[in-house]
Amino acid sequence: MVERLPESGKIWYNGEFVDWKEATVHVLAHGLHYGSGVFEGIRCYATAKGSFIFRLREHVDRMYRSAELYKMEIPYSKEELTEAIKETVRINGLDACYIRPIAFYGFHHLGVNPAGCPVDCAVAAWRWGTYLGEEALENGIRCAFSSWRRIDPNTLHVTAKATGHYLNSMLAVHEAKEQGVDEAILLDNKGYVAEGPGENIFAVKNATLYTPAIESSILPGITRASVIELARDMGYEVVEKSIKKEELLSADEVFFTGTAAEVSPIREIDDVPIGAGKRGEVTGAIQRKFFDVVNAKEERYMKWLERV
Ligand code: PPE
Repeated sequence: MVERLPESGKIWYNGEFVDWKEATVHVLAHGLHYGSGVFEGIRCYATAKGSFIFRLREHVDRMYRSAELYKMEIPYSKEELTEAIKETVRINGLDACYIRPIAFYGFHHLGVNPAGCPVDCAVAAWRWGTYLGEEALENGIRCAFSSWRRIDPNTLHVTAKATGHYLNSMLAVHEAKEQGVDEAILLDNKGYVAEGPGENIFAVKNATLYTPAIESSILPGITRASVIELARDMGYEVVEKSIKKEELLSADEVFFTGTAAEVSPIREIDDVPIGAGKRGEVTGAIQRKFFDVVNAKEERYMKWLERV
């Protein structure tokens, strides 16, 4: 079962802090009817050096870029939203947490044209452990290719992190759960590997990393970009390219990346064991490096951590 959120603490809502239960939306809000919202998922880590938010600037930049693509004007500056995010963590006394900023068209009138609708903006934060379970980080998860294709650039701005897009992810998750596996893998419209419903994907073959390029309808993940940089700095070659289903199945190792999922090994796809059917060596090395970085143990990457 998925746990219910705590319903305690404060949520930043349109410029002020309100009680968790007061942060509500009108049933005729545009965003509810048409999925017109943009959001982010950000993690804050409790480290020996204090609490740090991982790549906050990149997340805020992507949120404004998502809004821009959908011609939505967020009524706060990036600096104001950044401060609101940090203040939300502070005011709730959280050291490690998941942070969810969102901007969406609110209530004004009903109709697809959002002109006149306010852009409502909120930031919530709560304690959130591992996305796919503690065991998943250690032993890996079981996946299946989805029959649903990832949304296509001819239809939506796939590089935006927009609320309406997640109907596509939800269908893939439903299917995966019905099949009794942990998570889905979606192909793009051309049949190449795209990503998970909420994660980017990497394959390892002969110690080289491969990950779908932006052309495969992926969300340009911030964890993905971080892992590419870390892997290259560790001396691995990383190739961004179109990846076929077969290449993924015959890889030595496969893993997911994402803010929520962090670095999660995939041990099986469509009942086929990947490599040795457990977390591979390269995945393990990348995972350790990633956790060292977010836990402020690597001076070189302190540039990615923002003190709360
Ligand atoms: N693809 C999708 C579709 C996606 O939603 C995410 C993040 C990623 C890739 C990885 O991006 P990044 O977090 O920048 O590395 N998914 C967020 C939402 C998960 C959810 O269940 O909600 C997240 O990880 O916070």
